[in-house]
Amino acid sequence: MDRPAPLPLVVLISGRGSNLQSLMDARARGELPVDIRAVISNRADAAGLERARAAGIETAVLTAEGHPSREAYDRDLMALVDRYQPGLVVLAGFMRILSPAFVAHYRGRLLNIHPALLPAFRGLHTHERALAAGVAEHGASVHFVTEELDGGPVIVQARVPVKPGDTPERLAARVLRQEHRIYPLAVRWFAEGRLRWEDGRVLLDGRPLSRPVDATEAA
Ligand code: NHR
Ligand code: GAR
Repeated sequence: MDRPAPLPLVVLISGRGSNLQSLMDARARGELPVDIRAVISNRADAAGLERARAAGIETAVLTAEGHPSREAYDRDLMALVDRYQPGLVVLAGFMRILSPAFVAHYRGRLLNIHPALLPAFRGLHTHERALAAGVAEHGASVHFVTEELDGGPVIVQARVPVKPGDTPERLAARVLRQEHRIYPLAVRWFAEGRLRWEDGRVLLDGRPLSRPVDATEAA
């Protein structure tokens, strides 16, 4: 049978790139109908760039240096991303806040993975903050990106227990394993045309999501 053309993807990173790796691995297993056109980093030393090169994927670096403002940087980033004509742009550990103009340009085709159970713990240092708050559960969320930082509609989450003696590092590692499950899942839904965000609603298989999909792994 004919398959639809793979969805062109651009992945934005700032660091290690383990979520990028999880997408490349799912692609290599034939589980993700995407064509990763480029991996773009705002940092020249991001380890994820090497992962992309090793997989034969085009890379680009755009540092903030020489840009007078966030808006100026984002204009250049938009021009760079658009060269690859992506149907979906994926933030995978991308550590720069994006301006409203950037977000508007990719509205409905811009995803982020955030290491917390949104709406809890938006922003940075989520694992430290979850431990300090004494929550029993933590986790990861995939969401459509809006102007509001980590405030866009959540698609899918996975929960993990907080365990006695947890450090931010141990908790982060437990959450990261779940990130590597749910990001390929959400990207797959989008690539298969099953997931959309329109008229302010997230639709999965044509039905509005009243709450995020809970993809928590059985204990
Ligand atoms: N941009 C918009 N408009 N909306 C979102 O939801 C975004 C976004 C850009 C990135 C990822 C996010 C996360 O999942 C993300 C979501 C960076 C910061 C941050 O404070 C916060 C959240 C996220 C990414 N960045 C600092 C800044 O001034 C820089 C921090 C640093 O370089 O270490 O850009 O958590
Ligand atoms: C991941 O835990 C991701 O959720 C988080 O950074 C890590 C990146 O790891 N993202 C943010 O905190 C965004 N502000 P990776 O580079 O190995 O994918």
